[in-house]
Formats: sequence, structure tokens, C-alpha cells
Amino acid sequence: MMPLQALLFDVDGTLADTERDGHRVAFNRAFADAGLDWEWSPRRYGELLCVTGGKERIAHYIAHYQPTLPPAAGDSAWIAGLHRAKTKHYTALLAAGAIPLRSGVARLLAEVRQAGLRLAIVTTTTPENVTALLHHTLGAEALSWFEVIAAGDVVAAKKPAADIYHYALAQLQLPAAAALAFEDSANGLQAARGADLTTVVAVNGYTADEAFPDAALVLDQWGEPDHPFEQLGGDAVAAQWLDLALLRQIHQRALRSPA
Ligand code: XBP
Ligand code: MG
Repeated sequence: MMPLQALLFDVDGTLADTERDGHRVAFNRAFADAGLDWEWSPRRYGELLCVTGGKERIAHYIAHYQPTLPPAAGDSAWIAGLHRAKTKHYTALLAAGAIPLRSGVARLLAEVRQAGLRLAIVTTTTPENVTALLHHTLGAEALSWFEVIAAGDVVAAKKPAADIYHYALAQLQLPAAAALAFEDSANGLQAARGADLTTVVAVNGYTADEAFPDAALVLDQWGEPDHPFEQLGGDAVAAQWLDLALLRQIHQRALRSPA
């Protein structure tokens, strides 16, 4: 049977709870800098998360919420400029230590690295944001732990399209059956499943009410020995925190009976 060789990690909501206190705050700061009276509340931001990608989210907001726009604003170049300002604010928040990793992430990465598994990042956010998050949580050397960082505009169609997962697997030169994906949202799960990846989901505040019908395992958190996870979906497992033994079990089980 095909051994488990690689792990593909989403970033936002999966490695860290970045959305409400990170991306959302950075968007609002960029709006204020640009003299816009837009303010994305936590609840409004939850609605806007149906669209992945910051530039795409701003365009969706303009199209569907009709906020006041300055003259000659609103085209894709203007949105790209506003989004660049947002990225600066976001990376500054990370540098200030505003966003920790989710519990269990650092422990799991250490264990799987020790075991020689190959690692990739698969995200809709920008490469700068991935670099800043890894650097300010795990240290500068953590960037080199990930053989592939598939991020942002490297593919035209962002999640829930499967393109970014196809891209990462092609870079790794691995079939989907040799890997597992880690996600936190229905859009992310759809992208990973679209590339035939067996996927483990840990929900967060914004995604807890979403449906994850074809996830191999759905958890409320990744889990730590002193913070066991609660299993919310998938075939029952005896474990209480995500570790390599559990990942191998899920991988083998999925190969025996594909979803
Ligand atoms: C993450 C996103 C991103 C972030 C903002 O989705 O949708 O848009 O909210 O990042 P996923 P950018 O976790 O499914 O990859 O502003 O850099 O796009
Ligand atoms: Mg995510």
C-alpha cells in the first residue's frame, strides 16, 4: 500500500486563527489609511469569508454591499493597491506577535519532520503573509521546513477550486494518494477533495457551522495531550490529539475505502 509521504497545510484558520484578529483588522486599517469609511465588523467579515482571497473579497464587497467609493476607484489596479496596504498591516501585526499558532501545530510539525515526511503550504493568502507567519511563530528557519509554498496568485482560480492543490502536488511530484491535506473551512475542503486528497479538518469560530461531508476527520481543534480534541465528524478514532500515528491510520483507512 502507498505510504504516507507528504502533508499539505492550509494556513489561514488551520495553522493559526488569522482571520478575525489578523486579516480583518489589517483590511480595516488599510481602508482607514485610504480615507474609506468602510469598517468590516467580525460578523460582516464572517459573511465576506465566503470569498477566498483578499483582492477577490474586496471586489465582492464592492459589488454586493455597494459601499461609498471615491471617484476613479474600484478597478482591479486600485483594489490591488489597497490590498498591498492591507498586506503591510497584516505582516506588521504578525511581527508584533498578535497571532499565535493553533495549539498542536508546533508539536505535530516537529514530530512529522523528525519522521521525514515532506511538507507543503497550500493557501490563498500571499507568500509574504506565509513567510511572516512562519517566521514570527516558529522562527526564520521554519520556512525551509516546507519544500513547496503554494500561495496566492500562483494559480488563477483560488479555493474552492482545486488548482492550488494540483499545483502543490505537481511541485512535490506526488500523487494525491501519498499525501494528506489539513483545512479549516468548507471552501478549503472542497479544494483539497477536488484534488482527491484525504483531508483532516479542524474548525474554528468562523467555520464551526459549515458542513464537511467528505472530510476523513473533523475536529474542534488539532489537540494536545493536555487539550484533547473533540471529534465532530468522520469515522470514529480513539486518539485524542493529532499525531503521526493517527495520520497514518487515517491515510491507510482512506486508501482501503476511498470516499
Ligand atoms: C484564506 C483567505 C485569505 C485571507 C486573506 O483562505 O481567504 O483571503 O482571508 O488573505 P484559505 P489575502 O485559508 O482557504 O486559504 O488578503 O492575502 O488574500
Ligand atoms: Mg483556511
